[in-house]
Amino acid sequence: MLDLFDSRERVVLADQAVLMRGRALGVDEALLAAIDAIAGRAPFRRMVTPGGFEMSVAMTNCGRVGWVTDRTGYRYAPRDPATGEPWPEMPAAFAALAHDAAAEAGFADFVPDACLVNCYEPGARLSLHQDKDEQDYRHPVVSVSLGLPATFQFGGLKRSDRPLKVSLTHGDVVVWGGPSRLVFHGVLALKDGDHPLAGRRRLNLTFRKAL
Ligand code: MD6
Ligand code: FE
Repeated sequence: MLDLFDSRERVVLADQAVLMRGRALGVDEALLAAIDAIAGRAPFRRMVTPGGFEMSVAMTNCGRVGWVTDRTGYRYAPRDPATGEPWPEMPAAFAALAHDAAAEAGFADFVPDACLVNCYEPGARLSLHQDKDEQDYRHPVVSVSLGLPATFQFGGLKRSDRPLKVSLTHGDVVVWGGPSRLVFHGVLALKDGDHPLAGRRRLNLTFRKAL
């Protein structure tokens, strides 16, 4: 069978960390429509870090659990603290994309239970961090970028390791795990622009198996 994705660019960022350019392009409009539906029930909000700072990135979630932060810490929670309701279900198309991209990157049987939805407006940024609130680091993380481009920083296992910079654009998917699972990474301040499908925003989905 002809596999269009075989011809797309793959950028190896590190051992078992790969950027699949344009991997989500066939479903981009469906993903954006599903994000709108999720945000209609679980609105984007800027959460507060344990240190008391309001994040510049607005977030919501879908799936069995969602990533949240407040003055008491970071955690996965089964309900949206803003509404008291369970997070919206993860759309089947989200889970399928994450599963298939993970498999293509060498991670068989990835079944995410959490999808964090990040919304960046011009100026929003995410400082260098590790994703370490999940129970089992053997599972990879799958990230899908939509809307305006952003500069992603991809560092090493120490905060002081100088990060690579890579532009993530509409439709790009990053899968990482294994020895790269705990690398420090972040997103530089979003430059203003106007994306034909997403407007003045960058949307990012990160899929994890948290439980
Ligand atoms: C973002 N992404 O791209 C934030 N984490 O908006 C992340 O923090 C991230 O893209 C783990 C793996 C992939 C990611
Ligand atoms: Fe992260």
